[in-house]
Amino acid sequence: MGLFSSLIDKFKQGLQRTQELVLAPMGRLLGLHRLDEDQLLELEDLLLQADLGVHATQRLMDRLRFEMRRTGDIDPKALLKDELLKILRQCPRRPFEASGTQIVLLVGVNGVGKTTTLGKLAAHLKNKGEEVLVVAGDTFRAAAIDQLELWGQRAGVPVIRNQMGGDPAAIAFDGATSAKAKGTPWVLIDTAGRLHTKDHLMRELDKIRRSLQKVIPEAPHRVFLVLDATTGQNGLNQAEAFKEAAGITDLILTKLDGSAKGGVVVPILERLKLPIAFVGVGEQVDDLIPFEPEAFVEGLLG
Ligand SMILES: Nc1nc2c(ncn2[C@@H]2O[C@H](COP(=O)(O)OP(=O)(O)O)[C@@H](O)[C@H]2O)c(=O)[nH]1
Ligand SMILES: [Mg+2]
Repeated sequence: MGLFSSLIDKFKQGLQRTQELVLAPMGRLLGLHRLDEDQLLELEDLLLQADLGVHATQRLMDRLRFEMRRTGDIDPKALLKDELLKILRQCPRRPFEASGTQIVLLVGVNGVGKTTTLGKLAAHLKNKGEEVLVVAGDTFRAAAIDQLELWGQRAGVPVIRNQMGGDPAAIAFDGATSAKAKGTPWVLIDTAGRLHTKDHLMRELDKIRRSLQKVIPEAPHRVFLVLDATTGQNGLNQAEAFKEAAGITDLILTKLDGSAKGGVVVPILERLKLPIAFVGVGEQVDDLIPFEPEAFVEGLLG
């Protein structure tokens, strides 16, 4: 099986709940060559249920109506795919490659899947033969440090930690220093999600950033905002606050497998105007997929 088709399969599996609950009923409509007004409204309703968002849904419906006026005979599925791809290609994914030491920060609110995603990323890089250092920057809870330690063992990568309640900026500094000295290409830093106000968040992340920059002036090279797909568009205001405060460079969307609203990828990308680097589709180590718009759209609409 080719790389692309296995990627499509991964997305299909990850989008299974969306498939069953929303996309299957859409199948009949997408097979038609002409839709009447009732059918168009039904389709619009299903697109909104998949959480594609008002803007993208309007754009898709306009395209269908336009093409029906232009030619008598349309292929709704092909048109939807084409229009979705145009939207998703607006923010191209930046390659995730090491050149020198790359410092990567994972941020986001509690429970979205930061630590799990970091573990998956560490394993992914290690499997490619690249050295990784993991930094336990969530020092709020002992359990968070232990959870990260476990992922480190699983991935076969070292984890650098201090005491619970310790200073995240200090441990980040130690991690960057050690990686720079050893020439380790990847430093993945976990952070706490339990930061109540935007100010608090900004101060905490600023402090980490400044201490990293004492070691490597360009650090952090990537700041991943981790978002939980099951919260759908409700999480977007919070995500915008993070974007402002934390200098986010990319998004990671987790728990796509647990959501019947897999279309939420679309309004998230449209609103935050940031590339989606990876998508989480389960709790296992290989349940992290690089976000390729083509494979995603095929997985969604098949
Ligand atoms: N189904 C599913 N669960 C996930 C995914 N990513 C994380 N989780 C689960 O979400 C819960 C919270 O994850 P955790 O990494 O501790 O979140 P954190 O507080 O942001 O560090 C855990 O039970 C994870 O196993 C995913 O892609 N799919
Ligand atoms: Mg965590």
